[in-house]
This record gives sequence, structure tokens and C-alpha cells, in this order.
Amino acid sequence: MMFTARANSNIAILKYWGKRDERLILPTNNSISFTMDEQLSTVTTVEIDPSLKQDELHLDGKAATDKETVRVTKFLGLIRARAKSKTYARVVSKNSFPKATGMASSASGFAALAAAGAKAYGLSLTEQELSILARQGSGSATRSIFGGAVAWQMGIKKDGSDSHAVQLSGESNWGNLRNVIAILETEEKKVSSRSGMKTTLETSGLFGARLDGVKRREKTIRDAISKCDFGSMAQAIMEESSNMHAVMLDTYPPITYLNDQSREIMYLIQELNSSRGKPVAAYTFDAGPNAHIYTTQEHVQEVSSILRSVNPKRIIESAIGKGIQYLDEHLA
Ligand code: 2P0
Repeated sequence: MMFTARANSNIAILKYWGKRDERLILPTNNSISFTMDEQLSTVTTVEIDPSLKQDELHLDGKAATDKETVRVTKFLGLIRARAKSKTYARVVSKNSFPKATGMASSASGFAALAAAGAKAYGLSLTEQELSILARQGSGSATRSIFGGAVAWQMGIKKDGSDSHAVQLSGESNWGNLRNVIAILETEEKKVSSRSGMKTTLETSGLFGARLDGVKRREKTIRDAISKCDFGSMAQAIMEESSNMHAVMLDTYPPITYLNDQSREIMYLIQELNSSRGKPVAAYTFDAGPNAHIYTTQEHVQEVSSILRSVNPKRIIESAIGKGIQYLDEHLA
């Protein structure tokens, strides 16, 4: 039997950058994101097969690399242990966005694998249990189980059983919100999030102050989300992005993901907001130079033309999307 799930990617407005437990993937702070639409998604089919001597992984039409397969096998091992199974699986996975967009795929990837994998091994998990499972593949995947506005509650327990995402506000409340994405670089990043956040914790003297700031911004953002009021969290979103990139720069050796185009976009969005006398758009940047501009529908054209002025490789306009979906059509 085959099982197939689709998960959409998510882009954080309160960032996860630091683990208190590397093995279990437990974060140093809560984080908050919006889930994207199907333009930024992963579909994964999992089929268990007693004739297999090891797991088999096909990614975007090709046999996966050893490194990719090892990470997936390790993750499926968690599911097998829970299901008390020793059977290996064939995994076929396809990202809707080309790898060459430079967009992270581990959030949608491990969320889809958790959902399809749990079904294939006969586990029936709640969304919360699925979120805890996905977290152990990649931290950001814990949030992609849910649609709309989502918080990853860091939890306090040592075993991670209270570290999972919750939906703060369903996607239907955000029909007007968009993420206009400027793809600036398509090459793989030089420093992975995983090793970068570890070095930040080890070396950044500013990191402690960041955790205080995150708590303040979390209040503002949660309040804005509960009122469905994008404008009142726009500034906090931009401050949060800059704060994360500040502790990255304060890391030794320094981590620099932003480039001149990213910085130009920050200034241009600041100008747009000043000219309107209120924030109508908010930038946020992850572990790369690509710009994510949250804005409302009526400002999408304007934001897109601002982004085009820096000559991006591509612009993607994403709406706010759903959580995990199970599909009847399988990947061969
Ligand atoms: C986030 N990022 O909150 C932050 C913002 C990047 C910058 O989650 O080690 O790939 O697999 O848990 O999930 C990227 O980190 O790292 C990330 P692991 P992950 O979206």
C-alpha cells in the first residue's frame, strides 16, 4: 500500500535559530510562521516493501544522494521504532519549486515524509504527534503540519514531548495576505542552518539579548495575529529578521546570508512604508539572501515592481496555505 501526503513550506516571522537539544531538535525559543500555498510544497509517497534491503529514496525524479538517503533512513527509523516494524520503504518525493530557486525544502520535505511515512507504517497520529515527529527531521518542519499562522511552542520537557506546533489562526483568516518572494540566488548556501545555528549559540555574545527581544516581539506578533491585523506586526517582523541576521554576523566565524540586493530591498520597503505613513509591507530573510515580503493583496503589484527593480532571478507570489493534505494520487 502507498500513502501520499503534501506539505507546504512555511516562512517564519519569529525565527528559529538555535537548539537547546541537537539530537531531539529542541529550540531555544518559540517561533511563529505562516504556511505558504502549493507553489512551495513537497509531495511524498511512501510504500513499505518487505523485499527491500534498505530504504530507497527518489528526489525530484532522481535517485537521491547517500547523504540525503541517510537522513531519510534515520527519520524513517523513528517511525519504524514506534510501529515496531523492520520493513524498509520506497520513498518518492517531489518539490513543486525547483531546487534552483534556492528555497529551503526541509520544512515541507520532512512534514510530508512524516505524514506519509506514519500512514505507511500504520500509525495513526494526531496533528500534534505528527508535528513532534516532523520536528525530529527538521525543526522548521514542525510548523508545516498546520496551515495559516502557526506557532512552534518550544516546550520545557527534556524528552521534547511538549515541543510542537499549534495553529494560531486558520488560513481562511488570511485570504488577503501574500508573501512576495524575490529569488536572488539559486546556489546552495555555504553555511547550513544546522551548523550555523550551532556556531551562533557557541560564540555569539548577543544571543542572550536576542532571546529577550524575541519574547517582546512574540507578544506583539501574537496580539496582531489574534486581531488578524498585519499592519500592527509589520515592524516587529522586520526587526526580528534583522535581529537574527545580527546574531549571525556576531557569530565567529561570521555568517552572512544577506547580499547587496537583499539590503537594497530592505531600504526600498522602508521607503514604501514611509511614503504611506504606515507599514504596508514587511521583509523577512532566512538562511539566504532571498527576500520574503509579506504584504496585503492591494500592495502586491507595487511590491513586485519594487522587487523587479533589483533584478531578481524570479518572483513568486504566495498566498497563505493549508496544513498537511493526504492525496489519493501517488508518485510512481
Ligand atoms: C526558521 N530557519 O524559523 C529559521 C529561520 C532558517 C532561518 O528553520 O537543523 O532547516 O533541520 O532543525 O529547520 C532553518 O532551519 O534546521 C530554519 P534544522 P532547519 O524558519
